[in-house]
Amino acid sequence: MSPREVEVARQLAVFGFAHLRGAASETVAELRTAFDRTMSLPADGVPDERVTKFDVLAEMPELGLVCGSDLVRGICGAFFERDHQIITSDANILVGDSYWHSDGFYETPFLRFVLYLDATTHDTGALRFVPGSHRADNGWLGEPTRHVIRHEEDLGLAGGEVPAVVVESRPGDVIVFDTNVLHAAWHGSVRRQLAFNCVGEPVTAAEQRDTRRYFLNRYVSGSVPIG
Ligand SMILES: O=C(O)CCC(=O)C(=O)O
Repeated sequence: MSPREVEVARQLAVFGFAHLRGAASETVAELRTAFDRTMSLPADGVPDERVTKFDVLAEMPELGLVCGSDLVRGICGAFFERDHQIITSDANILVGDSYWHSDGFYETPFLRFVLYLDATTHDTGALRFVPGSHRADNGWLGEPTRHVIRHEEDLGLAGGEVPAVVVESRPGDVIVFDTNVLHAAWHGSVRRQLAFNCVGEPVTAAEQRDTRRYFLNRYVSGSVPIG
């Protein structure tokens, strides 16, 4: 693995997310074509609600170019320090806000790689993170996490006012995050998203149990669980 991949793995451990600018720029045109082939948008291009399709890797071999890239393999190798598996993949047409949430809180770390096929900015639904909120060792788990999720009642803040890092992204960028980290998207307009989730080869009984739960939860709660 390269020094860059080790550095990204360190960013993931410390902050819970990393922005890989242009990491899929060579594939983005193919991904767009594959997305539009697989997911159908209404004629006016504006769906009423979000649409998710799971297991898109089966239908979209083009996404496999990103999953199997040296960069993704290197980051997973540096982060998990063992072989990894792709647990799920999904394509989403996202509309509106995604409230503050973590994708469940697991002792076993999981990474989610996401690609937005439309530019996202602060004012059009860019993904945002509370840095470090994935870490049980710095006291985030419990009260502080609940306050962020209940930001309106507990903190008197609108979702978009919670102090956070907004990751504005351009087509071809990849955003990767530890799925324990608190994340959200506010002021959202329509955005096409491709994503896949990875875990280090589960070895212990706890890792195997977490991996099964994680897999099931993604199907039960949809691609973007809230609260
Ligand atoms: O873009 C969004 O609406 C947020 C997506 C999200 O939470 C996720 O992909 O896990």
